[in-house]
Amino acid sequence: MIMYRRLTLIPLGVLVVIVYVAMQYIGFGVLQLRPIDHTSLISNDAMLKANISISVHGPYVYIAWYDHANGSIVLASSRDGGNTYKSNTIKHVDNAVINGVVTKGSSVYIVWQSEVDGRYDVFLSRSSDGISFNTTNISNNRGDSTFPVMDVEGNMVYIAWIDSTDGDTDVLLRISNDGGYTFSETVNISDNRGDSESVAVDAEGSSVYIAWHDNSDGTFKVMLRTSHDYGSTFSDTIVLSDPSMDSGFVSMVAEGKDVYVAWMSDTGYESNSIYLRISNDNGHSFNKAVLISSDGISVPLLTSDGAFIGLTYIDGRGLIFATIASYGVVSSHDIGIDTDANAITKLVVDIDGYTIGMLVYIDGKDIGKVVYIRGDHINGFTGRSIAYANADDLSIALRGNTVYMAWSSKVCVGDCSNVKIGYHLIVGDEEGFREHKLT
Ligand SMILES: [Ca+2]
Ligand SMILES: [Ca+2]
Ligand SMILES: [Ca+2]
Repeated sequence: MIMYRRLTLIPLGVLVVIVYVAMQYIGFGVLQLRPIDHTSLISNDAMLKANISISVHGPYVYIAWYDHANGSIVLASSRDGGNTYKSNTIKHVDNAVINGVVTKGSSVYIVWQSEVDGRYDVFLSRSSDGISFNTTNISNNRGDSTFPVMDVEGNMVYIAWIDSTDGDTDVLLRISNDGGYTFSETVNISDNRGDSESVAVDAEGSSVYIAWHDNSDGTFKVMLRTSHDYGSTFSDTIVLSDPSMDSGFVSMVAEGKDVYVAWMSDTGYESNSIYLRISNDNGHSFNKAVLISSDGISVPLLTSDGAFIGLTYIDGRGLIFATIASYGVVSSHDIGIDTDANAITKLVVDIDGYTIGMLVYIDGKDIGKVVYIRGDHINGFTGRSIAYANADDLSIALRGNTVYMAWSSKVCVGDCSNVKIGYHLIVGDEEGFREHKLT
């Protein structure tokens, strides 16, 4: 997802300019384009988040969202590769935001945040069968605990989040070594007086990498700490970005001994650059930063499947997919989406083998458009419009020929004093696309 939070010092104003473009459909659509179904009136808060998150492992497909009408976290689950679904209420709770879902076999982990006595906490709901859940308050403190990220590697579960308990914001971490039943004491990873934000976590074997940005010594910098013993001990903090420029919004993947970190730096008035650094020795040392684009509009998004690494971003040219190897950039493709690059305001990517699937949201004057793009770096990419909607959140999972796309829509009523929210799931393959009713 692009830019929920902004570095105040980085002028990313370009992003908020909503440009109306005559909608030219790319590729061919199997689904008829149509306005979204208007669900029942559910909220008077137009600012609320309608997050949705999908995760697929083998025949298990899990989609989690927060039902604002009933005040509950809901999980739709399929055990047959997405043909049939059952919906389960996981928990009744006020104003929750779903931050992520991870599926390992039939087990599912849902990380979310919700208000407790006026302050946010981070929660994990886990289940081994997708039916019965137990929920743990992971942060359980008096500060605002928000924006959790999670990685699951074997029995290890790592949850990091941003926490304001000691006055400034810090990156906190808790670790489970028994599949999420019990958790370690909380570790303060940033542990400084600056604003520590936008955390990313990736675990690979016994190694764990935690990256974030903070301004503890003036400028925003991209920072990294590394563990090689399942999070028992961490290296000192290293700074990956050029300390003379505000930098942040890190994306990171680790594969084998290689660690890939990309971010955005402020290089002048309304000008942002995207940088990539790679380590080939488990994060002990990093190659020189590579300038990927000097005209960055979106934050960069690293995605991997095994050794195949992709870096997706939007710059002045449009939507770009770069293939990355352990030594650097292999090739770069302009996806050729026929719209103003500034109108693309949301982007999610998944990779399966060498196939790349993306879901993008193109903002419009009255209504936006959700577009599915599929392809590879050899044969190129094609896109098809999925729906007209004012999309709030997007999620995608690609498995072989099948793509699972979940997204939420938000429609203002009248002067936006009320909004209608809908959650949508579309499963597609060579036979065609079908929409499943979620709400
Ligand atoms: Ca808290
Ligand atoms: Ca801090
Ligand atoms: Ca602190």
